[in-house]
Amino acid sequence: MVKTNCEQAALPIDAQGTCHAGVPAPWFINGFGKKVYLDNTANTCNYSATYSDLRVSVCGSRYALIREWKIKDWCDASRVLEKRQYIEVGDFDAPIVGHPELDLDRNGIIDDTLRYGVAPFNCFAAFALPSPKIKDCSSTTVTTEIYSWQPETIAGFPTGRIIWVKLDLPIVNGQLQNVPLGTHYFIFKVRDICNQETIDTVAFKVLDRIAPTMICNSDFVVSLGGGGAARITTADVNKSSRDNCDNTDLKLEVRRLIPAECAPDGVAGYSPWGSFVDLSCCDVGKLATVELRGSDRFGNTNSCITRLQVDDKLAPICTPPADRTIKCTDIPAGLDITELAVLQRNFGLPTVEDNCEVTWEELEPIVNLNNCKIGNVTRRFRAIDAAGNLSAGICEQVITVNPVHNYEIKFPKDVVSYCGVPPKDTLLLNEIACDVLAINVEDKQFTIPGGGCYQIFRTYQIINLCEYDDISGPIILSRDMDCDLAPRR
Ligand SMILES: [Ca+2]
Ligand SMILES: [Ca+2]
Ligand SMILES: [Ca+2]
Ligand SMILES: [Ca+2]
Repeated sequence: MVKTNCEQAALPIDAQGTCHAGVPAPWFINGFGKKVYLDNTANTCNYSATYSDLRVSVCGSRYALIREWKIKDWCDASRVLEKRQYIEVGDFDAPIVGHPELDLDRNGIIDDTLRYGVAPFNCFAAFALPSPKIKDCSSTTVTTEIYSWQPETIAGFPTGRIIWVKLDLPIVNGQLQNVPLGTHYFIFKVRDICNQETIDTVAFKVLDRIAPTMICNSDFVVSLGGGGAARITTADVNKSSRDNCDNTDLKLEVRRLIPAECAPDGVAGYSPWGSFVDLSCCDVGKLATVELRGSDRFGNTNSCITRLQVDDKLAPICTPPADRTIKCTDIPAGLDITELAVLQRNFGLPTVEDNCEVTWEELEPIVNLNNCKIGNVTRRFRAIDAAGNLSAGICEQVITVNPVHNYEIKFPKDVVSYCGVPPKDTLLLNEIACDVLAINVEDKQFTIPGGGCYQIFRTYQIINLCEYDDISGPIILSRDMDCDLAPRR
């Protein structure tokens, strides 16, 4: 029985058109202990041999030869020896199978590990089934199965063990569908026509190479709170960012562009990535650029940018100086207490507070002083923050000026004059405090008939305009103020 494999070099063909040299002929050991082949070419020592073949197909390129040998012994003409030799030629080996030779990443090098990316809008890969590299002298068929190591569950509960699970995936138009993320294995079963099989296992990976889709809230307004700050979180900026694989695994971070005027070192730049960014009074009235970055668990990143209008809507608070009460005599002569500079110098300044920068201003006062400079002056203030917000309500200081009356009047004594007209203006007034004295002088002249003498009764009426109230009676000064029963002379 001789077997020769079709994987070997082609057999030489003999004169009978069948394989020859590779198939050893029958032999015997002669008297000298030498091996003698009984083929036609040998033709030695009075022996000659010939054969005829019966060819029987087995499978594929495999066939059998039943070789009938006839050996003639020339020393004994009647002696012809017939022997049968069985020769099998063909496919005795299972296919030789190598890993698929692919360059999926297109770098010009056959991939060590096959890597497939998932589709943009779901988390499954779809790709053409790869073919293993096959060497066989017969035709072969390939069966491909996909397996994975997966946690074992019983009735939905994990057992803690990892088991080998066949993935039942659809194939549409030669494309394997719905391949999940992870490491899986192609199991190629390559069978030749003689039912000889080789199994090859090739690992492959399904990866997410699709960056998340980032969707920011469109430009929105942020109003700073107390303390002049606002914290903007990723949730504030994120509208509906998502990933093709797992939104719960999407890591969100924000950073902001800090303009030079708001940067501690005066150089514009980005804040570090984090879960929030802070805005300050420096941003009021401007657009703050905030960037939202999303990273899926495979490290694919994408970002979107929004601009925040930063406002300060908190009004400042104004606290006026305390009300004051003064006497009219406290005001030096010539000082105008309706002038702002005078008021601020003498009656204090307001205090103002705000979440951001704030200043104050004093409005023209409401002056309610009479001619005697008595009454009140209402000072009015308001606080203004950097955003232009005005303090609410009244921020007023009332300065009350109380009257003080103090004056001297010296009435002229009686006078006798010889000839001529006595002077009228001997009345002396001294306004020491806050008084305005108005004088009326009325003369009543009494003449003696035929005589050269006459008498004048002179009455002085004096109104202190700072006390006069239209109702009270006058204070009548007696001509005998010193009570000596005689008018003063
Ligand atoms: Ca084979
Ligand atoms: Ca490659
Ligand atoms: Ca992704
Ligand atoms: Ca404010």
